[in-house]
Amino acid sequence: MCHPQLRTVIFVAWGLCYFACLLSVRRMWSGKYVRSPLVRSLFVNMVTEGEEVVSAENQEWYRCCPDLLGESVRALFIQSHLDSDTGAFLQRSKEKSSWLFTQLYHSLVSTVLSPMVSRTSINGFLGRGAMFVFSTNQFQQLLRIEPDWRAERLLDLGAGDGGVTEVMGVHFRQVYATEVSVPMRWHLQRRNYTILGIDEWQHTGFQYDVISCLNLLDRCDDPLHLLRDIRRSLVPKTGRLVLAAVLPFQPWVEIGGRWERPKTHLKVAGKTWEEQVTNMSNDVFRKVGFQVEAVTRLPYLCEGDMYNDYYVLDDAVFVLKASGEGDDSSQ
Ligand SMILES: C[S@@+](CC[C@H](N)C(=O)[O-])C[C@H]1O[C@@H](n2cnc3c(N)ncnc32)[C@H](O)[C@@H]1O
Ligand SMILES: *[C@@H]1O[C@H](CO)[C@@H](O)[C@H](O)[C@H]1NC(C)=O
Ligand SMILES: CC(=O)N[C@H]1CO[C@H](CO)[C@@H](O)[C@@H]1O
Repeated sequence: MCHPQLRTVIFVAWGLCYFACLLSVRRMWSGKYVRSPLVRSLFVNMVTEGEEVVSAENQEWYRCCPDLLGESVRALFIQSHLDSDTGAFLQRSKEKSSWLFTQLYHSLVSTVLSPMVSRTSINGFLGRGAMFVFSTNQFQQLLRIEPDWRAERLLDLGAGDGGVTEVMGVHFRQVYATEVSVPMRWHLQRRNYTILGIDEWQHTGFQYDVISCLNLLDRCDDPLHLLRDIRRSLVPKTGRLVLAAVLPFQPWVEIGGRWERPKTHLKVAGKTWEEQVTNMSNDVFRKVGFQVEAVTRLPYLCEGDMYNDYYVLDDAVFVLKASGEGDDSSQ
């Protein structure tokens, strides 16, 4: 039994202590101490100096060496660039990461919840960690469509908070989404997307003009099964799959607050981005009946926290069509 005043003092002291710990962690993080290869392999920290968002370093995110790509893929590579929408996202992330009290609150909540709740759900709950894969322009360039192009149905698998869905959604009359995380589903509902269960979208009785599977393949238990389901659910001939994969491909499934290996471990051979893209195209996609139509290299950006302005991962974004359909090949 504590005296109420004493309790307040303890609470304030505890709060100050927490704050001091965070500051020292921040110093350590941005200093030379943390050089854990795990942390580095997961996130490459890009601290931008001053107001300069477009730098030579950022252009590296888009670089591909065509000579290292297999012959079948080389002609399909599309060069992307840092455009104004991407720059705006980076700028906004920088601003948000400097909101000290918001960041403190986020940090406190995630420390408390992280043993039980997945990182994705914590982010969904806090409304933070917005993601950026491509801008509307980049999406149009990839699919080779005009700004006024419209189709009937888009299905975004593992849509997260729907930020990326929105970029694609303008081209479709109906937008469907799947998501396992409950707080993320709230965000999708707020955006008026039709949410389908993860065992429901394959059996709706209709097919989709575009299915997107962005940064999901390395997060699910049976990726090959997922790809086969997608192939069956696309409108024949014209249907397309837009698939983004973080390379090097490292599958880990998020269960509650833990990370586990998936049941079926999809292996992608090759060390460099180019080798992995080639092997994915020739090995993984071909095996499940998909053929690459276009591929580009893009940074997969995530809003930062109190330690970093933003996080960046290396994405390969593919446009795929069912092989044995469409132009030259026959079944
Ligand atoms: C790395 S995030 C990608 C979010 C968004 N597509 C993007 O590219 O920014 C992966 C998302 O997939 C969800 N997810 C994981 N397994 C799933 C599954 N089997 N079906 C649907 N969503 C899943 C996770 O909750 C998470 O929000
Ligand atoms: C969602 O739909 C409701 C009802 O039709 C509408 O009032 C609301 O503005 C919509 N929200 C968005 C974000 O489009
Ligand atoms: C299994 C497979 O296709 N491996 C290939 C991966 O890519 C490298 C270089 O691009 C090839 O040498 C491998 O044969």
